[in-house]
Amino acid sequence: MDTLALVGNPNSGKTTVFNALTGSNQHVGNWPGVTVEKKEGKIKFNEKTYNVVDLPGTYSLGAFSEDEIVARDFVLKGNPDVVINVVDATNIERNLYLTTQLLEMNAKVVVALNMIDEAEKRNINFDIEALSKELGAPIIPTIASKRKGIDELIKKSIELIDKDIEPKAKISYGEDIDREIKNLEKLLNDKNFEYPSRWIAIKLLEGDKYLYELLSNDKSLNSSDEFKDTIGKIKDNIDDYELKIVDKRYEFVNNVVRKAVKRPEEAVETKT
Ligand code: GDP
Ligand code: K
Ligand code: MG
Repeated sequence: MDTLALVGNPNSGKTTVFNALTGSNQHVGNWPGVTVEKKEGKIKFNEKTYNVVDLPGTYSLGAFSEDEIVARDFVLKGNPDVVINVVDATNIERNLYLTTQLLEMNAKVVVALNMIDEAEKRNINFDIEALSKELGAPIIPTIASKRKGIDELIKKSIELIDKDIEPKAKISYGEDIDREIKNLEKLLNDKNFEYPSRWIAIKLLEGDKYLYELLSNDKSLNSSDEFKDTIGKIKDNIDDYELKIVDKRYEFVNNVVRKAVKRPEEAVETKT
């Protein structure tokens, strides 16, 4: 059965979207090995049934908490056919920070731009086409608490299941880091890790302990001098790399927002 996974910041309206999608057709359990709640449900559409999984709310997809690890492992290893990223339209920068990480995981993302009613009240306006173009993902405006946009969200998500798409948003982290990412990618490409090489490379440069452990258990990788040299160099520069990566993600997000979102202050600015 095809699976749709819901990812989003806490309070973005993820559970409301989940309920609107699945109705009473849902059950609650636990993720294996952790005390994080697992909610699953079903959608029926055009005679077919789809599985929907509500992942824990997170701001990032590092290895910082059980919630983050559950969410990122499901996106990468649970092989959801589509990831529905619920975004709070009133808090767009912080929410899109998570979106950038989903796109880097090569997930097939549909953005539910939720709380559009609240955004309208605050005169925040979105150029949906521009937002979709910049992110390289379809955007469906929703008011989950009123079930608005939910049918379009289901339709678009299911449409995407069979589509062969390449995520378009590829963040450049600056010359130094991009070169390190490429080097690492080359070393990782012929190994059979369950994660995309580029994603592993970025996470290593961010100092992700979980991935260091995973790679240090790989014998052939650790017998490569090139790999040892690369890892050594990364460790010497890790603080600098980590800061730059976070900065560049926000720079990317700010650029998307500048092109696709109009807020009252900006509207005033353009008039003067
Ligand atoms: P979660 O933490 O992401 O699961 O968020 P919830 O689904 O629990 O929603 C948080 C709050 O926002 C609840 O009070 C919802 O009723 C409300 N909410 C969800 N979607 C919308 C929406 O589109 N518009 C408005 N105004 N409120 C919403
Ligand atoms: K909540
Ligand atoms: Mg919730």
